[in-house]
Amino acid sequence: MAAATAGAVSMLGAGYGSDSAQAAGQQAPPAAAAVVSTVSFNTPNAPSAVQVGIVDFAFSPSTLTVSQGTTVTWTNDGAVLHSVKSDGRGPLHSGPLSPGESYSFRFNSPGTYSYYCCFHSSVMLAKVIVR
Ligand SMILES: [Cu+2]
Repeated sequence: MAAATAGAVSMLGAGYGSDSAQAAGQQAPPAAAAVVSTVSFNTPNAPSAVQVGIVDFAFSPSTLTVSQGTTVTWTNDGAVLHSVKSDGRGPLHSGPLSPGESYSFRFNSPGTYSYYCCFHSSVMLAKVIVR
């Protein structure tokens, strides 16, 4: 990338002709252009916040794949109490969520995070896959 940027700068300088070549070489804009292009290339990163719905007796989606660093928010869209609880010693532990309540967790480490609803553990099973 640095080589391509330098090439573009010398072409720009040549375009101004021999009289102004020295002045063009002293200008700062090539550096600013490099910064802009860096930001542009980094923009398409994965979203940093994702929603999971809790309906009566299911998580939606039941399997969610996100990038490391994503915050996932579960919202109880159902009519009864639900919860978000990791299997084993996993980090998810919402406590009881009344209808309309939410719980958020930021996934900083890659892995598969299986979880369930404490109140309906036989049917409400889901997982988040963090890459
Ligand atoms: Cu439930």
